[in-house]
Amino acid sequence: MSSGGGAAAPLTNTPAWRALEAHADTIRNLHLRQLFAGDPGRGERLAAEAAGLYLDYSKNRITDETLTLLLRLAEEAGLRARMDAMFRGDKINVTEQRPVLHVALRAPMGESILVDGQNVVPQVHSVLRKMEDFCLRVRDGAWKGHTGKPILNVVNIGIGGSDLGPVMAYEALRHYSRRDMTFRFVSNIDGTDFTEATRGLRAEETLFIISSKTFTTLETMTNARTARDWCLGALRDESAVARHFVAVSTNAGEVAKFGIDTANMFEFWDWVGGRYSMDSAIGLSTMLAVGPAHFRAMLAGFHAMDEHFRTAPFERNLPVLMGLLALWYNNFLGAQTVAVLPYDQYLKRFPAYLQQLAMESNGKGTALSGEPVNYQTGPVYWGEPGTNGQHSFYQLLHQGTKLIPCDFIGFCEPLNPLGRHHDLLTANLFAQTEALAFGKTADEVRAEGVPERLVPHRTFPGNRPSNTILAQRLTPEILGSLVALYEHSVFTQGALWAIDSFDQWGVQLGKVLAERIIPQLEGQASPGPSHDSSTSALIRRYRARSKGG
Ligand code: G6Q
Repeated sequence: MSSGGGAAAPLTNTPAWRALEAHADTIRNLHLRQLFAGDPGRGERLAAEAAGLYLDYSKNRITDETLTLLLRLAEEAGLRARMDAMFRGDKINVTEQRPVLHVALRAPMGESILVDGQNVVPQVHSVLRKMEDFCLRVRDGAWKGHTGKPILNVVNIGIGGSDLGPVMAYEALRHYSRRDMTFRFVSNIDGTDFTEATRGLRAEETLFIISSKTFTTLETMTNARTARDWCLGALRDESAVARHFVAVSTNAGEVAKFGIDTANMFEFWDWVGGRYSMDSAIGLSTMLAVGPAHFRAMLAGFHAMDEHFRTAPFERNLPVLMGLLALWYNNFLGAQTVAVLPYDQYLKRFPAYLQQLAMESNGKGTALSGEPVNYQTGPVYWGEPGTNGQHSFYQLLHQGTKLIPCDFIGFCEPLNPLGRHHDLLTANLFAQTEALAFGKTADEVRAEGVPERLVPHRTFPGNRPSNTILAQRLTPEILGSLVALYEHSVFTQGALWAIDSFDQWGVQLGKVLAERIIPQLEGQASPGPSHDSSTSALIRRYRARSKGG
């Protein structure tokens, strides 16, 4: 617990919080084996379904009383009011004085969501139409490169929220993508990223999307300038930039300064947080890959989950339930992390995407009041696709000393039917959740004829909780619902913790710190007394040895 010495935030003083603290002592002594044995219908009873997603949360260390208390905590902490404030367009990002309206990005035309008295839904649809028009022209070859050739390669340059969503969505929807086009993503300022991403590409057939909300981010602007040099190095004509570069940004001034015609800029707005922007114009690469119809279907999936979150009673509300369960383990049972384990190779970047969504949103130690929190906030999210993870870190999940709640994600139908593969994949998913929950007792191990000295090593304690999210198949709609499920689960957690889930001062810090050291590495300035002795010694060593010494 990080007490931080400040005044207790009201959350820990609510009757529900106190009741949950006492209740956790009962739950610590209960095993999932007992909970299932005492309630044959538990597996079907503790499940909920919405927007194409079936959530089985029965393998959690909870009773009906736990749920009642968690739902009461949500009420007492004002979750409903926070949700209403977000959907209404209130400036709930208080430290930046901004509304938080990613839900407007998928609102159907005809809805009204006001920012400073102005309905933003028509603007959203006008940008969507502009994106569609552009994507259709690129995809059918009407948009030509500088030498008259069609575009065959798309390279998105962005970082953080302007990269992780697009990469994840491209990988997730690869099945629906244009296979005769190449899509690559450059984020790291490490020159290796740009070099490898452009290896083998012909500039005359390549389109760069410079994706940056601010259009000032060091990594993105450095990569963008390198891309321009690379392109002009091959095409040798400044006017080629107009055919090979488009921008996605909120900052028209900087886009124009870079030399991109603002007619080729796709706009979004400061009420869209970077990590909540994959369904804005930041998704231009996604739309180029899968086409406008699939992109619209993805938005419909997002919207279906938004509507469910906004209207379903909390006890049947998937994001609320998942948020409360994450909070339960984090605040009352001492868990530090949540593992996200998609049993689908197309979702291989989903854990990385969620890492930013969850950890940049809820990695905060200061409450909205300005006081330090006196409870744990955002858990670490991590994971890998199954079954690969089973052959590496699952050992710790099964027999380690840490409590790690897991989210398993699976599909009833494969996108690539291949012999028995999908049944084998899904059998593994179900077997893992079962083994984690129920384990294997010493007697069961003995009954298998295992020698006594090995019995303790081959015993599985079980009682390790998991959610299972099951959907029919990985479609664009389902991807939208799944991302929105996590967005709103993260929202639920942040709302209860009374933190600002929508700022990111830690990221801003990184953006300014390096600026001070750059001239010292490049030789214009010496590392003065402004650094500690460790940093100064590292800078001196680098200067002496870099560029061949
Ligand atoms: C996201 C963060 C951060 C941001 C990047 C890129 O919520 O703010 O990850 O997306 O730092 O910023 P730009 O889009 O402004 O380049």
